[in-house]
Amino acid sequence: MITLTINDKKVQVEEGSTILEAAQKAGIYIPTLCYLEEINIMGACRLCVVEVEGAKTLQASCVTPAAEGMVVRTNTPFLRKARKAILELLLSDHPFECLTCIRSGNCELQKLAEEFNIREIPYHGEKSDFKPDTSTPSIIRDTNKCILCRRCISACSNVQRVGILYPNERGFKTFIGPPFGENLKDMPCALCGQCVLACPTGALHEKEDIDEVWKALEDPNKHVIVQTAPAIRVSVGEAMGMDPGSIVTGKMVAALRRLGFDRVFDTDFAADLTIMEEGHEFLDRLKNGGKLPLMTSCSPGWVKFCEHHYPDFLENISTCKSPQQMFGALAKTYYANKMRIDPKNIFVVSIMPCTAKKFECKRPEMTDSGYLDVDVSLTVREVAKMFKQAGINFDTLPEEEFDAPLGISTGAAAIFGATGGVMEAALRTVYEVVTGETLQNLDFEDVRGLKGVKEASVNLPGITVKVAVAHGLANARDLLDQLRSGEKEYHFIEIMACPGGCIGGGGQPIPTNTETRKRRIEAIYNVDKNMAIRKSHENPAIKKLYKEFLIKPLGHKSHELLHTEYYQ
Ligand code: HC1
Ligand code: SF4
Repeated sequence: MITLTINDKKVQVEEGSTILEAAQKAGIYIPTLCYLEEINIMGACRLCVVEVEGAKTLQASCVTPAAEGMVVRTNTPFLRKARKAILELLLSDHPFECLTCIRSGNCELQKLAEEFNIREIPYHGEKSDFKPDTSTPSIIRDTNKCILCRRCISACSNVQRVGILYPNERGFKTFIGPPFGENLKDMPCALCGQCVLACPTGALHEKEDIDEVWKALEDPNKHVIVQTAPAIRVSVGEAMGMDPGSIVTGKMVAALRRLGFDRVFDTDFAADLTIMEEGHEFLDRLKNGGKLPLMTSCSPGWVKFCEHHYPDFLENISTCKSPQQMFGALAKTYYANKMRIDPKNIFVVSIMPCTAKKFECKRPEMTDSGYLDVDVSLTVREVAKMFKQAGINFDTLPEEEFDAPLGISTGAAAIFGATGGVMEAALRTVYEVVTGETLQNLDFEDVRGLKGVKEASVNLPGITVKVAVAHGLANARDLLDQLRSGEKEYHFIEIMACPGGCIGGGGQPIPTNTETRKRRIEAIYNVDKNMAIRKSHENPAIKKLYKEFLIKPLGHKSHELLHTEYYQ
């Protein structure tokens, strides 16, 4: 441990800590902007500068190591002036669109401008004039709002190891984006949205589809139904001002009903169905010498990443569509028939923790119902805005139930939202289907938690099944490289594009960080624990669906509606 003095206060920290960490530990606030804990630590913006006794210049506290006996001041007239000047310079090349900006109210630059009492900009000159990149259905890049903090670069290059975003040009002309200013659409981008979560301003954000949903809700000829992803019941509350990890399933259902949806259904229903299809696909490949390891297919960011970067593994990916898409295909066939509604009048909205889901639902092959299976996918941030627009007081809402039958689900489906959850759900079903025995312990602890790559093995009659789980594309890369080199061998692999799985998705509330991820994961396992049924194959609505419509897993109808293929 070392001891330093910050603002006349003695602070003890572990060796290797920075001045910023020491200050944070002592409860002393230092403003930051380019700094993003665990992700971007480079001292680029200089807003966190402090005075260190004996040093000739101001020191960026986020990158300067704390040292024994160091005497630091974080709050002097000179520092306040320096920080204000930095903000004024940043704002001198920033569009004044705060009122109409998607991040208004949740923008770090706006918050700092307010804190530093900036009422006018003393510097006037040339302003950047870039055309926004609206080329993908998921993410918009508005370079004019970029403050060159490089947080998105670190998220994309280090956290995800995809490497789409770079600094281009020099000096005033510098901009962050794909090389040569190409559009995201033409890049091997996963559309995971981790760069969006990292962005402190409105320079990177989801493509908003709220108005399209309002329009459908206002159309008397449309039967508008909504499905909610497993991970959002533990994060929508956060977007509505509650603590991270608040479980708000019942309130979320009530709020969606207040928005005017004709039916409030659950993607979890389709997650149970995915387990039935994917579990049987796994057993089929195992028995009949099919391509192994089988890899999960529900994360569209992971699928897109694989198509671009590891096409040699495409045959390994399960042919199962994601639960979002299985739900859509069934809504416009099975449900439409049951309700005697013309599928052309059914409008399916999904609420997802994800930006890649917007891309997934627009993929041309996702039309097996004869229509766009899912019409619009909204992020958690978007649906929270709809709740606010509708004047919904989330706190005082009663807890309501999902509608049947597409709203009935199990604990196995709930845990899809956390890394390892799809694998655990699959193992619960595969074990019981193969052995015919009741699984004594449903909790597969080895595949839980935030370790980058997790491994487990399960004994089935005649074979020990080896499984692995990776979350975040950097970890996926490590795992795939080990498979390629023959260093590792598995039978079944779960990969999710985002760190932590969907609870850390690019469409989740901002901030999403290690702490919020942990709280959401804990909540999701509590949801599972409290469910009456915790195995997908025991879901009565799924049993009925097979009896009435699909007949059997991997049957003709399933192939027609629930399975797909991938492209290089
Ligand atoms: Fe996910 Fe999935 S778990 S991909 O992370 O398989 O987005 O939550 O909805 O489709 O069910 C996301 C979450 C989600 C799908 C399911
Ligand atoms: Fe990189 Fe993901 Fe952003 Fe694409 S969406 S630029 S892959 S972080």
